[in-house]
Amino acid sequence: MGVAIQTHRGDITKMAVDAIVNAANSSLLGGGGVDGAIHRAAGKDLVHECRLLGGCKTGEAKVTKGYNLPAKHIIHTVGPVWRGGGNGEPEQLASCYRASLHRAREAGARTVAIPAISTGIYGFPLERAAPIAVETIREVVAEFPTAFDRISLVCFNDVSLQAFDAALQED
Ligand code: AR6
Repeated sequence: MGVAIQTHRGDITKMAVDAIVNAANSSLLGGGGVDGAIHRAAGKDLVHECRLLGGCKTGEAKVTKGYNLPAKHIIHTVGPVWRGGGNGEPEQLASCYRASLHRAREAGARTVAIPAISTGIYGFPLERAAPIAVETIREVVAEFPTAFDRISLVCFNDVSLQAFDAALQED
């Protein structure tokens, strides 16, 4: 029993899970990084559904179908742009993980894959982002202990993997 919280090194667009999380921007209409990869792999129908959502605020999350992805749902969240850390960025990042898991739970997703939100183009330092991610995921799991089977933190490179593995080893 219990929820497995684990790291996974790889490409989130390949993951056959109930829901993947996208590190989007407030337009929800696509971009670079993991967002670009998800839109390319899901296909053009994704942007049509995204247009109907009217964008998304930083720290919030909205759900679409997965289209051509192996994942059933995509949870689009908007991480904070790093501006030195004193402008609410840690709280906003925590809010992304929390809101994404709440939307996933509402969609009935029991297996969820999440990338290292904000740590690419948005510049959030990895060693600060990883503990926030892990702590927030643990809080949601404690709040909803039967909602999920597995939550995977998907790392695209070794540096991210090391940071998230280190964070998972903390109590
Ligand atoms: N699978 C898993 N992780 C990935 C993949 C992938 N296919 N591709 C990149 N990453 P970023 P952000 C990792 O820049 O910092 C977009 O233009 C990447 O190595 O994708 O939240 C949006 O539209 C990094 O660790 O997202 C926004 O404008 C992590 O995903 C902006 O970028 C996040 O990097 C969002 O920036």
